Amino acid sequence: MAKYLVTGGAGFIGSHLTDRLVADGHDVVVVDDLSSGYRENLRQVDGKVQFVKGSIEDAALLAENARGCAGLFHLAAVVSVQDSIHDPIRAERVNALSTLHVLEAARQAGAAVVLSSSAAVYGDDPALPKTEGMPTEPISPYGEQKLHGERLLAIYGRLHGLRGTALRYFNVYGPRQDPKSPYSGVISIFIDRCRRGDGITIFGDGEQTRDFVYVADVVAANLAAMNAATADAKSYNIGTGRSVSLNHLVEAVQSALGSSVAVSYGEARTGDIRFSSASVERAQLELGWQAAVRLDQGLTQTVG
Ligand code: UD2
Repeated sequence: MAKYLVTGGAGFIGSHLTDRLVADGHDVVVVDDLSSGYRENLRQVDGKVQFVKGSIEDAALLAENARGCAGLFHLAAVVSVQDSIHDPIRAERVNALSTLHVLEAARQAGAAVVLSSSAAVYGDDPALPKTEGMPTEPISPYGEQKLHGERLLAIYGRLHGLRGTALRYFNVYGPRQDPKSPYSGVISIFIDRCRRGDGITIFGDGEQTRDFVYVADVVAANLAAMNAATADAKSYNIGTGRSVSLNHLVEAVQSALGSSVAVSYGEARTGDIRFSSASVERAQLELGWQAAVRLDQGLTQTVG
């Protein structure tokens, strides 16, 4: 049993990670300013975790709450690429500068760090599948900020011996993913619209592909990454290694819901990547982790 700090622990992925840490018998402190997370996401662990409403921009708050922790899971972020384009200064403060606050807090506490990064670090290089050794060419402030965090983590390993691991998430989905923005994860949008009886729109011809990874698998990756954290602070793709087209996804969502809805096709979204696919070999070999949940199983869990 150990103590862990989860930044962004009231968010979609962070709250599932918090659930799992509590179930495993650990002490958990969540720091979240509820800017995109919800207190409601932690209702099931009320009284079992310490919830601190505050921002990762507050270095002193982080340092104080990191004390006594074996590890910090850093998930708090401006999570939307679009938000990072519309307000790059705020995104830089939260995603870049505050990641430094997290590393400082970990250094002072002697704790390890698992950083939530993103496939956005690869940009729109058409080479597939994405391997961790490929050149990184982010095309948004968000991608650049995530890459910056990975580099700082590695630098802290070299300078201070801080142990860390960075996880490059592909398209994560599952319960509690918030469908409210037009740029929310496509699975959360499709399920929400189907439930309301609204039709769904596929942007483009639907033959674009994504690697959709279920949130429980991402939680397992975080735990494996914490165990494997070293001063080398390597980065790992977190996906299933299997990509599906949007056309296939629509069928799978309808089948999970047991109902069909009107599907229309619109203009392809500007800035979209056409194909995305993760090489997951490095995570298998070095973290001993691989995704275990098939898309149909994950969708069934998500629709509840
Ligand atoms: C994901 C991330 C993004 C960034 C990027 C890096 C999410 C939510 N977004 O963008 O933050 O990290 O990867 O590569 O994880 N679509 C529709 N209809 C809709 C909504 C979406 O057809 O109503 C399409 C969309 O045009 C795209 C696909 O679904 O082709 C996936 O969209 P997304 O926003 O869920 O994820 P992605 O991979 O574009």
